[in-house]
Amino acid sequence: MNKICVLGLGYIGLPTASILATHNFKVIGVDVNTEVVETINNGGIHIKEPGLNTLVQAAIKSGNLVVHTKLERAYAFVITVPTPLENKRRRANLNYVKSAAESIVPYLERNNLVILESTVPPKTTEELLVPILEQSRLKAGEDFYLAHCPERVLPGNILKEIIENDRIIGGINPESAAKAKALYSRFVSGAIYLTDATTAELVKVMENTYRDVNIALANELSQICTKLGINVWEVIELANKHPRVNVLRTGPGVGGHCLAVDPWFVVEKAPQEAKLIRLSREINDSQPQFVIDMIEEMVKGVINPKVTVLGVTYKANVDDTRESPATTIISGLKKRGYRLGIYDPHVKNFEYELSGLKEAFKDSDCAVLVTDHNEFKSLSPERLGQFMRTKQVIDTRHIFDLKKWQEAGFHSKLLGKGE
Ligand code: SAJ
Repeated sequence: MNKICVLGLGYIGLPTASILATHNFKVIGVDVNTEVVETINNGGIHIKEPGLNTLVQAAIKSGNLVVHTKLERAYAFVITVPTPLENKRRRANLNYVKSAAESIVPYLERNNLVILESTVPPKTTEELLVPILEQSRLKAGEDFYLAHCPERVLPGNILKEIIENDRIIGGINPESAAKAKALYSRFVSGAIYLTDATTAELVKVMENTYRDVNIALANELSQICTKLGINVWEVIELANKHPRVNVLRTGPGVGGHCLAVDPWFVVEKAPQEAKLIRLSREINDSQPQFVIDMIEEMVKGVINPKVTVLGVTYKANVDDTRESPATTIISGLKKRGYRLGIYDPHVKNFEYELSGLKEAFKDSDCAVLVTDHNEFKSLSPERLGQFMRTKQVIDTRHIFDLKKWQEAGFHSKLLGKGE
């Protein structure tokens, strides 16, 4: 009952394995990537998340967490593998889930519990996992238990939220849900709600879809305000004074592996019905082009322009660049032949060349703040302006005090503020 295999040691699997280990479970953390396994076994981690390194090392030192490339027999198997989007078809690529499930089959025994945490399109547990796991000749829901327990943690705050957030557990039958609840109750302090697997799958993707649709409203509003010559930030602030209104923040686009991906899992299953969800994705995906248009307007007439891009992660204070709007903005600027200086203090490896702060500003004609990292709030326009060819700045997140930049001689623009 106490031994658990966690399959996939990424942003969710590694914290989950470590927290289980520090709650007295014997945990086998499994990853197919030998580099990941070696890094962890050598005392490091391959992802950045506050407090995670300390927790992983404590778990390993306690002897409760061992990390391998191979599974072992266990009471429970927790699948926390990626479910990327096939960009062309806008459908979930379930290959990792499929091969994780297949790898469990030889180890599956009577009374075992299998849990899928990865975010998936509704019906995946029933239609993909059940047939694969039943290749073991054991019957799902009778001989072994199967549930979907979607993760809901916010990157940057994972260790707290993994314990404190409420959980939704969807079993393929009530017994499966009850078995999964017994396991999660050992470390979750939030409430645990039980339902069926397909409902839990849709609940998870709808949470992120809800946020994506609401951000789309803010982003559409920024385009409307630009057209009307007013300031979207003031409109949002004043609208939010209403007790039942909470417009979210507009920005350069919606990135990350969740909001930019999960709504497509709903569209995939109900393409005729999911009209608003598809349109919202398209609006959010149009924001990087909106930013590029602002940049083009700013450097119009400049010969061989150079643009400084500040921040490449999908949101503030993380090192994750997946689906980041910065990537779309950079590739668009490159296509137009612009010279670029790209700076992000949180990122070491990125598909485009990164430089130091001074180097990024050197000879530049326009600095564009794309990610609102804390470090950027205290940048000195006086100092940075000295390195530039043309003193121009665009703030797509509303974190700069643009008055200060103007006083230092900058021509400035705020995303969503029409003139
Ligand atoms: N963003 C805006 N405006 C806002 C809020 C966010 O443009 O007002 C942008 C961010 O800059 C970023 C993107 O949206 O590019 C997503 O960031 P986020 O902080 O909203 O969410 P994630 O992707 O880091 O985490 C989400 C969370 N889901 C919800 O809040 C409903 C988290 O709880 C989930 O566990 C996570 O997805 C996940 O793994 O599914």
